[in-house]
Amino acid sequence: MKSITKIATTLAMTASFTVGATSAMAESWDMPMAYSATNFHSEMGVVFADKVREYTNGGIDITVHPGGSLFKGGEIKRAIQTGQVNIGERFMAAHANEVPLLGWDNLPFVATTYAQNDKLWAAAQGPVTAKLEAINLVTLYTCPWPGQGFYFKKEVNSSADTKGVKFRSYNTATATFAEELGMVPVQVEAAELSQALATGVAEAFISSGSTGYDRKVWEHLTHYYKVNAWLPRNYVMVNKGAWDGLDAATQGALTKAADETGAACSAKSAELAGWYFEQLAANGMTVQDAGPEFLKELEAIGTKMQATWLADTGAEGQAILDAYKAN
Ligand code: PCA
Repeated sequence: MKSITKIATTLAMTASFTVGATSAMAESWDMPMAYSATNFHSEMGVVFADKVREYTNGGIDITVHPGGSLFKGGEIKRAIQTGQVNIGERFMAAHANEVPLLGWDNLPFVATTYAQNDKLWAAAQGPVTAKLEAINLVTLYTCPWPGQGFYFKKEVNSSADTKGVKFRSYNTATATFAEELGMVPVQVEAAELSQALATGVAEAFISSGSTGYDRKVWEHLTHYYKVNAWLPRNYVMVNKGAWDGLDAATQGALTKAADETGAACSAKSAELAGWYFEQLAANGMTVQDAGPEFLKELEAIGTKMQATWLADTGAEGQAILDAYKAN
């Protein structure tokens, strides 16, 4: 029954979309986002919606639903693909198991600054967005998280300290990282992270200072290691059928809003990166660089993970890395 209702909803949405597009009536679009309303990605989603309203002269009215309230993080990509919603935001590296190229921003120690991450995206954007189009998703803008580091509830100096630790991962790459360190991974969305830590389902994780701050993880954990292993991105995407049904002027208005918001979001991420560390420390956490022994182990795991990604993506992955290094 549930799936029939969903199909009916999808058909109704498609129908209303087609009518709206041809008669230039205002469209109402719901935009699911996975992270908390006060997170900069979600705030920028609201900025984007405002710009779209302005640049389409009210033609497209986007309502942002943050915090996984409309669809949970893990469901958002599919909801857009199948037209249950026309637009949404998702952490795409979570889907690298399905489309390995999407793991371009999860390669440890390849691009560890915003400038390098931009350069890597410039190399990856063409092939990655083409892959997404092939699965019905048109990418509007992407926005990086700050660098990824490790949260623990004890001091960690090497893998000798991480054996058996229950580790919250956000995709297969982070699960692999955990396993290489002798930890036990469990995949949990950020929206459920506080609960996972409170109940002991997880006792460590990898993420930015941003997610640690949003989820007040100092209530459960004590140490943050600023490894800065990679800067993964969230993507705002539109259902391809919905996109193709828009006239050129509307597509142009959305693209302009997306370009401006993507740039502003990236700048905001860079601006907040250090501030998040200050907040973790102000709330009692020990925020520090990883020690030399731990770092050496992480780098060795990173080299292995890069080799796996290259094996999974073949010439396409290699071309991205070559283009990145050539620039
Ligand atoms: N926060 C998100 C993804 C990357 C990040 O910094 C999370 O932990 O789910």
